[in-house]
Amino acid sequence: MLEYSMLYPRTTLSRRSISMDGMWKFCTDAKSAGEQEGWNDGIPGNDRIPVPASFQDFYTEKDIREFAGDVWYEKDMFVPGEWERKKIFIRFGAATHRAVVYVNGRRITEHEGGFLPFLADVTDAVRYNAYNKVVVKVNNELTVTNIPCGETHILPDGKKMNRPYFDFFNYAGLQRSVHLVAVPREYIFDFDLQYALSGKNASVHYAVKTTGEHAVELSLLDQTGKEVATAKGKNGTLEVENARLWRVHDAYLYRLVVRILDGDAIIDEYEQNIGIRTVEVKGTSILLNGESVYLKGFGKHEDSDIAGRGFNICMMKRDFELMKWIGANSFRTAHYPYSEEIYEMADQEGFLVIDEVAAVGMFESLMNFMEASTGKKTAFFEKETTPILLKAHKRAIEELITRDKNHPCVIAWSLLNEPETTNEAAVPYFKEVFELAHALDVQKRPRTFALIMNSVPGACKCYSFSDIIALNRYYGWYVKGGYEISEAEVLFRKEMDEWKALNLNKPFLFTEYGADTLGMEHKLPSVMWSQEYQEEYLNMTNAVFDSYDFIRGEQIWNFADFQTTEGILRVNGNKKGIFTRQRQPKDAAYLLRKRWKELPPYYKA
Ligand code: CKU
Repeated sequence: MLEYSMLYPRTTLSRRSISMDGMWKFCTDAKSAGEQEGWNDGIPGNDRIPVPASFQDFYTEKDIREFAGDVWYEKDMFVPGEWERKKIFIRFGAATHRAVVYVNGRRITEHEGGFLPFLADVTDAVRYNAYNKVVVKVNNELTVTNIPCGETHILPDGKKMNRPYFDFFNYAGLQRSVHLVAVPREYIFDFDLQYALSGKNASVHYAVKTTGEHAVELSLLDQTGKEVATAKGKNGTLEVENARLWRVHDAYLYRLVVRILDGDAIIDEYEQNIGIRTVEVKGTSILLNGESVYLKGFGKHEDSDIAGRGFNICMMKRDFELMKWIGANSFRTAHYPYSEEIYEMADQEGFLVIDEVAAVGMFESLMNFMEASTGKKTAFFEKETTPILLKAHKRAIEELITRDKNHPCVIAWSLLNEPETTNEAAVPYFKEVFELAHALDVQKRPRTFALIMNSVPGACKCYSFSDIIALNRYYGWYVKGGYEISEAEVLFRKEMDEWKALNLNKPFLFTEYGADTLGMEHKLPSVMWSQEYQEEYLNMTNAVFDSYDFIRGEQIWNFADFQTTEGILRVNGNKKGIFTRQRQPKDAAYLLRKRWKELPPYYKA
């Protein structure tokens, strides 16, 4: 069990949560000399930067955009006197990729893993009714002992540089919201929910963890605020008559209230929206509430101009509007867990989410995804450092599942993206991560990982771990693009026939397929990179998808153009977006919209 509670910070009658978002003092530390210089007591200079945001895209100096190493943040926070007998935490939505937290000069905690929340327990470090100095050292260097994987390169002039083994810019910093939180000494730590439907009724089985021994009581309210079920005890069942289910684009949410009681007095109270629904894989079907669903949607990124990977509430709203417009019902959080606000919105809008941990870049080469397509073999999981990586990966899975398990939108866990699977060394590694996810999730949601191009039936040693087989395929782009597209289709169908012959009796899902397309480029007849080619490509892939009954979903790469490291394969970023980075449609958006709106609701069921 994690040493701190992952519950989203909320103010209730027993809890307080104050946003620490806004402008923070900021500086880079190229020499990693901050501690020696005493920066834990206060950082030098007078520069200020917004939180949440990536630090890279504000400045005009390339040395800052490309910076690899330590950066420092500082903010003064006032701690109210009436909180004196409470537990006080600072909750970081994420710090990419690792952080050390100081309060009033004192080292409080550290955390590694850049896309999941952590808490600094500052109860004994703060002064009440006074300002307290919070200083955070954040480091963005990539390694092969942490996820996502990559390396840090030293240039001849001594400057460090990020070398990701993945295809997105290594944005970093305090990219998510920071909260100052006060909870009672005895507080609600965590809870699990599990659903069973019978006829019109539903049972919500629950298990609540608290930090004490007082009685626990639960109450479930409908959207009008009417109480529809109650239960007592740390473990039990809420029986809901005539339950309204959580469905795609018809997402009914109940309000769950959990309390710790001392007689009639409330010691702690926590509230959260929940959705009643079941998820299951049966044969080649993905079942939501027992009904087959065909996934339509995207692999996305958290990525926008200026804010980088920073949580961007305006982009979030626009993205959901575009996904509704185009007829999507799902997305994958490629290639890392997203900001919690995004899952909350998916809960409300009724989108199905494949929740991915940041296990990307598990292929040893710089442009790994290119070389992987050529069939080049590497033994990524055979390194001396693999046990350290596995430990970090498992920790991230635990944090992910603990954070996201109670979102109705989360229907599956993606435990790796495009790892090297053709070597036996991958097998014991996979076994550990897949078993862990199963053990941690009481809902036993399906687990998957995205298979890279060379993970084909004859070569991949790991696909049988997956409950849903998720393929990333680029026939017609990396393989036989342009005028050779007819040959690409032949090869694509040949591979699908091989999968079919295995008779796995599992659903298949395309978690990636796509073609780079420049938003302004038109050409008749088509050439690769033109809008016309993106449509030609989609007509080919869609025909293949429609030919195989066991293909139960298509999530195109990518929702929008996004920033990557510069290089000869990328034109200021990856341009496979169906929308531009500014969230306007390319021509292919209209083609997809027509297809997705016309596919019958129970397609292939
Ligand atoms: C995408 C073999 C394909 C791997 N896939 C990973 C993703 O992160 C990349 O952006 C390829 C691409 O566009 O090349």
